[in-house]
Amino acid sequence: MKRILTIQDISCVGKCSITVALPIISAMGVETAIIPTAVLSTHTMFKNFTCKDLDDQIAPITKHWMDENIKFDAIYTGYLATADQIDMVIDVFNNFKNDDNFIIVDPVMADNGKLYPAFDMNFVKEMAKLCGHADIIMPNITEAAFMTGMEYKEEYDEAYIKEMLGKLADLGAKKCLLTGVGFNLDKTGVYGYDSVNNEYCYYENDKVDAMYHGTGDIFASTYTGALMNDFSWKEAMPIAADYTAKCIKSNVEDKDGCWYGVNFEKEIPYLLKRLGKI
Ligand code: PXL
Repeated sequence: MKRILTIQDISCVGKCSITVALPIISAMGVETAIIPTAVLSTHTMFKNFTCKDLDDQIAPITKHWMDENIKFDAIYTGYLATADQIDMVIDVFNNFKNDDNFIIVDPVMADNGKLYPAFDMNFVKEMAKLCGHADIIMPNITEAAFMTGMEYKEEYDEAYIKEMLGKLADLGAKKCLLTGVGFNLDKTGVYGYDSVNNEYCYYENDKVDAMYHGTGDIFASTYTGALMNDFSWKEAMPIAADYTAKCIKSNVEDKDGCWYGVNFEKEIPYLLKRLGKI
């Protein structure tokens, strides 16, 4: 069985980060090891959340794993709690990267033109550095605008997106996936760029008129799981985008659907059918 390591926070209530990555990637048949970057009572879109960063745990956890000779087929990072953690995560990459595995960085820090409450421009600079160590990055347009210094736009054309992808690739990652890209108000999708082969790929879905947290984590987790199931970087895009869209739709249609995350649990059978696993 393949084994990945995911590095992101535990939001104890929130349907995001590790509480979506673990069930989704595990359900896709991939062992999912974790390094929690922080423990929060909820994600940071709630009021009055608690947060305890686990900065002092990252090095001892990984040292133990090196003593045990544990290896990973991929490392996938999401929400990191402090700017100081970036260098610690780069150390993890240096310790566990080999010729056969790859690194995926989702630079979780912003959405809708704004940074999340815990972050500032120093964090953005550090996150851009982390992206330079990745094989694949998957920012949304807000995160990409912060990291590239480009203006954040809600309406744009393909030239704007391609310029952004070029600047993201300049950070150092080989493949860049820009999420939340729609050229009409009723569409949203993902625009991918392979800078080594100079190839682009766009995949879109109908946009559901609702905004939920954790959907970027669902996309990134599913994308990682699909790569681990030997789908190519392009094939993994519709799998992750369709499942994310399905989870959002399921939440909208559920009269008991919650505001802080989506019904990803209910749609896991859809995902497994899509992968031909059931
Ligand atoms: O879903 C992204 C995310 C992850 N972790 C925490 C968050 C958020 C988004 O707000 O606050 C703690």
